[in-house]
Amino acid sequence: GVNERTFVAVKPDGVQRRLVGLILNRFEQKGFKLVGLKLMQASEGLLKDHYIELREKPFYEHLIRYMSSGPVVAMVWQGFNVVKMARKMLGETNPADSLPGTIRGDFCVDVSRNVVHGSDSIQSARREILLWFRQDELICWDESAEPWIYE
Ligand code: YYY
Ligand code: MG
Repeated sequence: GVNERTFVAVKPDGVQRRLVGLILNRFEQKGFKLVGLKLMQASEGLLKDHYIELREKPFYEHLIRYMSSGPVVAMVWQGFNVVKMARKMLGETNPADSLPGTIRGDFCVDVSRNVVHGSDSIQSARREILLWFRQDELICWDESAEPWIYE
């Protein structure tokens, strides 16, 4: 439903490469509603928790180091089918498999510098939002454009 939310983060490479505005813009233009946004230096503990499902992977330690190498921009987007749509907008995990028109397809080439994160299911979105945001950091606001985005 329209109350569906997902967690998206611009990774340290995306921040360093000045892609934050561009990525925000894609989700805004699509018609999703921004309900949470912050620049933060993520702790190793937070990142290990965030990527807990990948803890056995050979690239796990490397991934945690990359993700803690600089600030990230954490955001929560709300809208119809937003979890699935955000993943489509990101492209595939490996930029080499991502179509032009997707964020990873347009802005990166290396899987371990893939610019952006997006939750992969409604369940992980819920878990990740709880992990990254306090309740009072998420703003419920009425958007004036809503009747022009939804019938
Ligand atoms: O959800 P998504 O980010 O598309 O991919 P995951 O399978 O959850 O992996 C998380 C993260 O790990 C990925 O965005 C880059 C990195 N990674 C990697 O460095 N090397 C791989 N072979 C696979 C993933
Ligand atoms: Mg993932």
